[in-house]
Amino acid sequence: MTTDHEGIALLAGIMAEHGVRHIVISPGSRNAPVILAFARHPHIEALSVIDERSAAFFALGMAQQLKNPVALACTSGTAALNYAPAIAEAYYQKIPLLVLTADRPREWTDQGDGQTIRQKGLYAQYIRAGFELPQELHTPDDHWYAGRIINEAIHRTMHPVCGPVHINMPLTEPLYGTTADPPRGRVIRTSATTTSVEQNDLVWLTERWISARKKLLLAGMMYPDQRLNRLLSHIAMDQDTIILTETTSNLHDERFLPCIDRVVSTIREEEAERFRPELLVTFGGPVISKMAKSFLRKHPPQQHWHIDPTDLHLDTSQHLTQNIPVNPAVFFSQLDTGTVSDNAHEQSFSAVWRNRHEIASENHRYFLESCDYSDLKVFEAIIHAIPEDHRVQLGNSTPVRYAQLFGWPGRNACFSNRGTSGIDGTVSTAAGAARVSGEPTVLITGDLGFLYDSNALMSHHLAPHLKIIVINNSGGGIFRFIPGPDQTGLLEPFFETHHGWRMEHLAINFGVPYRYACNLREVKDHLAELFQPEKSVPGILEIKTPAAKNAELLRDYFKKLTEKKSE
Ligand SMILES: Cc1ncc(C[n+]2csc(CCOP(=O)(O)OP(=O)(O)O)c2C)c(N)n1
Ligand SMILES: [Mg+2]
Repeated sequence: MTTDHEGIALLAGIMAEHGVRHIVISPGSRNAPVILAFARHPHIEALSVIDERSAAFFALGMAQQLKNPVALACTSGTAALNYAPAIAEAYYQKIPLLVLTADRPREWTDQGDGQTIRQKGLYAQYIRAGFELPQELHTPDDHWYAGRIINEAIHRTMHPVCGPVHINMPLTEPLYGTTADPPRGRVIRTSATTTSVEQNDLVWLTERWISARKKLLLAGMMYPDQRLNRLLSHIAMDQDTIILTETTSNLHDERFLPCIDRVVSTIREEEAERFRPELLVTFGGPVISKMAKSFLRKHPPQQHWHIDPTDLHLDTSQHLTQNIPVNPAVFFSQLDTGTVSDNAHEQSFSAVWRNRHEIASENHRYFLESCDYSDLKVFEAIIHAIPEDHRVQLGNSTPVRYAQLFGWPGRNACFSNRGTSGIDGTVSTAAGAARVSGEPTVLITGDLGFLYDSNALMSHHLAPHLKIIVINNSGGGIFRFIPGPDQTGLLEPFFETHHGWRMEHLAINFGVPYRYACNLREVKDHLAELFQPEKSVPGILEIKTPAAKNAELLRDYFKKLTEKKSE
């Protein structure tokens, strides 16, 4: 039995045909036909999540790991507005979401009826496409039209670029009718295509690549990509080329330079020319390292190529000269990099960066050895405790930045909501990711990020292998470090929003095992416990750190990184 609302029954049938396997539904009455169509669907798993903001981030985390559209459905009114933060994140992180909002009949908009707002075009700025299902399917043309837009909507979640697509669905009463004989929709398939660089352009790019003596490649957020990793490992042998990798680029090779801030923070003005690239090539998603971005804007390359199959011109250096809208692995497999000049001479461009990386890494190790208990010291312990089979979700604010200061001993796949860098969906995203990745998942989040999204725990779908580490530094610790807030006299109340709250009772309330640590010994003991493989329940580890000391130590850390031992 399914709903007797034909448009919704059609939707469920066509989604199943297109391989959509998951839908996250929030409670309501107007969306009852959706609940009836999906709750017992033979091919689509329906999960119920109460808070729509959290439900949307949960679906985002699922789609992020599945690389396949995940649907979400809610009732009418502000419920639909609560999807907006995750939809904006999915838009910029290019994650396929099929957003289904039930709505009141059109004629009731602005008539003072409950839960009735203007939903058509609600997310216009942050969707790949938007559609509205006909209220009723009376004629064959209504069926044809409904079927056609459903197929197109699913297609647009993945083509030409992945992202969120909205279908608004005005529904008339009665809402709870069912039928055993729903209409069947026509399925429109789409052929997979690949884009590559035209021959003439390739020749032109290859000539400039080979003639550039100082090439800097900067890799932003990306899914793990073995083919690209192999291509770049070869290119990294070239002495004229250096490859800087962000933690979320998921690229690994001993020739790549991770920990970008560790190196860039040590470059003095008078020596910047030696580190300035002639050719900058960026690829992947948004770059986290503020230091790298400001260095490249202050010491811009002659040429900047950005490689990304989207229609956005990411001009990170403000000196973009070439947009290359193809998949990075396709580009680097086409590019003939010529003979790799690996004659390691001291003044080669890559040697300049490598030598500095070595000095900074030595200073990093030296500093950490005697570093007091703090966010920095705690992060070191966390990174060394995470088993290699764990996928890592990094909270915004300092967690994703501390991660960049440490080379990851393992090749853990790392993810973070850097599409819009909000702290409003971190826990729900990690919970959704853990639900479908099939691999253990650990989230490292700040305390405000955790508190903001603690509704993620208000769910019956927390995966047993989800581990949540909350670094509680009593507020927004980042505001104690960045220049500005401490000059205002308003740091604690309005920037850091200092608090004395603990996470314990939230964990107890939602039945999630909880641990607390406030010194290094306890941190290491609880981390070892948290990652015991036989642990088959989700777990939270709250780590208390000293707010004021954290920022002092981090400033001191960057000062000591620069100290010249020898060069
Ligand atoms: C939705 C949203 N609101 C506000 C901000 C601004 N903001 C950036 S970092 C931050 C503090 C985060 O605190 P916490 O999660 O404890 O991380 P910490 O800075 O302590 O590492 C805030 C409020 C944001 N990024 N997203
Ligand atoms: Mg904090």
